[in-house]
Amino acid sequence: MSGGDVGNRGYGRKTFTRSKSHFTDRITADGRDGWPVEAGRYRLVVSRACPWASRALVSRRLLGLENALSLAVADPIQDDRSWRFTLDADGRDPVLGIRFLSEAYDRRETDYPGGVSVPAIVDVPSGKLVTNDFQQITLDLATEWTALHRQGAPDLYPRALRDEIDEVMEDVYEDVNNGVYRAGFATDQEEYEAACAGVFQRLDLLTPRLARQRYLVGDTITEADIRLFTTLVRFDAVYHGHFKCNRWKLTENEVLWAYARDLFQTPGFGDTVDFDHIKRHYYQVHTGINPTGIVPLGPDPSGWLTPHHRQLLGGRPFGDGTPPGPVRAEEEVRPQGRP
Ligand SMILES: N[C@@H](CCC(=O)N[C@@H](CS)C(=O)NCC(=O)O)C(=O)O
Repeated sequence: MSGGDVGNRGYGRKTFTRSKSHFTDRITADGRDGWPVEAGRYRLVVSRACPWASRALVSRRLLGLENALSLAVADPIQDDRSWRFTLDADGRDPVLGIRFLSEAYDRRETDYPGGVSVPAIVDVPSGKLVTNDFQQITLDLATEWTALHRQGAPDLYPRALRDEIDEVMEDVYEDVNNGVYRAGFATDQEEYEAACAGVFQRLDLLTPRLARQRYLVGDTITEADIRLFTTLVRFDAVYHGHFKCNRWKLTENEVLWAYARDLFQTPGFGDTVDFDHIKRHYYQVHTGINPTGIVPLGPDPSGWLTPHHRQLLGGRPFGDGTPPGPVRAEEEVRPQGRP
């Protein structure tokens, strides 16, 4: 692997700062930014390693958008030109015809000085990047793409619960989703300790809530659960060791471990997860914190498939809707990435 510290943008500074997404156009039902929702027009580019991109993978599955929004999966290991399509034949994305995601960024804006990040949505006809705004993409899939949702798709961002969902997500983002990164990329002791303590304080606060109720807000799966899940599913595999968030393991918190397993075993969640991509990306790409690039053998992921008994709390995973159907054959996670 070359370009060891790509993907570390912003990580070498004294205080870890996550840059704002630069391309924030929205794909909407009314097309007000010039990008109307349209079946077959756009391609979602992800890395299965990336928690921010994985939100979009889960949403797309739950909402049944696979036929409307096609999927490109990048190699989990970036090189010095960032995300690349080396998992595809000839190292080219078969739909966009490009070798690097940066080519879609360049088509949108020449000499763009920022990093190339996933998730990204690319306009297939023009080959231009539309958005890399990871905070907005899933909200728009839930609320703007409704005409293309499958029958029985859940409402992941119900209007009546938005204030509560937003409040929970803000805390989860600050302390947990991004907190693990602030701990992992801290360059002094104080900064690390504050971030790491914040991660566990927030998880400790969420624990009694999730002991009482099956999901974070209301009695169905919402956007808030998707965002917490994508961090929890990486917790023991990479955040506990590589990012030093090691006050306890997820498997040692009975409530959160059962909550995460429940979601993992819900169609649309676990079937998007590739532990092999996750581990290789974090341990091999962040050479600043793991200079040898050695990927640990553990932990044993088989526990993800054990019974969780969360049905006893009630809750209706999909509300009045239904679970999504099976994964498309070409999108199945390879056996080495599964528990
Ligand atoms: N778009 C955001 C968040 C998405 C994000 O950080 N994705 C990571 C992968 S987990 C990425 O693509 N990093 C490469 C980079 O930022 O250069 C950002 O620019 O920081």
